[in-house]
Amino acid sequence: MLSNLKCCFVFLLLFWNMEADRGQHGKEVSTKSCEEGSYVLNECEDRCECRDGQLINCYRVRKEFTKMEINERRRYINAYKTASMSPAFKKEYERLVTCHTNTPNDLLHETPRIFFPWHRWFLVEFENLLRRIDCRVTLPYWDWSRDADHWWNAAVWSSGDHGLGGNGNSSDDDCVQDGPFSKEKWRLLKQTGGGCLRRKFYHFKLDGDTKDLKRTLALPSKRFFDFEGNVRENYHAQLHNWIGGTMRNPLTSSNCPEMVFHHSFLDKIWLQWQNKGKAYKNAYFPMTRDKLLPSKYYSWQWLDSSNLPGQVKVTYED
Ligand SMILES: [Cu+2]
Repeated sequence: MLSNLKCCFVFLLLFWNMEADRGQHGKEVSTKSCEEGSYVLNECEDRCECRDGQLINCYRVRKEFTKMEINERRRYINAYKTASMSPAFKKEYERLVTCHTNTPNDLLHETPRIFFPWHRWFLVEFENLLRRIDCRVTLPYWDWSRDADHWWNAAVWSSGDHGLGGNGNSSDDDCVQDGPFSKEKWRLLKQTGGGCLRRKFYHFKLDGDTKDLKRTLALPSKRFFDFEGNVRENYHAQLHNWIGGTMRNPLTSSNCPEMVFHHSFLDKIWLQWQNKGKAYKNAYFPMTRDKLLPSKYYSWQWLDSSNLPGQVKVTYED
């Protein structure tokens, strides 16, 4: 009898606690809807942890574009096109494209000074814009290392409404002719010269194949400059150059839809290397004092992808 009473009391106490908890800060989910310790997707499809009935530690999950469901790829392309074309969002799209073109190229791409953190900041800003259109959208990445010797045949260049379209036509000013960014369907901003999106594929193999990437990721923390140099001067520059056209010129490349795919993979590579330990995460940048202009941030604020400014957390799915 006594143990029965005790049991009832414990149950009541537990129930009361759950209710109280919900009253204080339970805006997202009820205590019954998530299992303690499990991972749950919230309404924006961020991956969250369930603790005391609350969804916490919500991460934006960036996925490999060609592994995404077709309708997810379509959703991304639609959000990108809305951002770049619709009057409600175009101003912000222009601001982001031009903050890349207005930052001196030698500072941004030709030294290690700000390359990694600047682009991490830029990607989050870009993602924020797309998530105003559809909060389920995260930036996709393209793992070109798996397609290194035939990258020009990769599924990202699909001409369907879930792809980026293919190579430009050399007898038509290198204009892209197919897919959602064809010259009939999409134009560059006047700030980047206007007209069609141009591609002029150079059919050269990329150095960054899976083996080479593995070697780069294996570099020890003391060799930050070798790691960074290989990613920036080799992987980064090569794909920009081999795609050619709008992507080849730093004054126009931020207006390319494929720019995001490329840079989020570079960001993933940096994050993978950082995740090897504290010395990796804090290599080089905490010692620098460059501001990530035109933002208000410093490099050191963009080193921890699980705690970025604006309470943003980012992870990459393999
Ligand atoms: Cu750049």
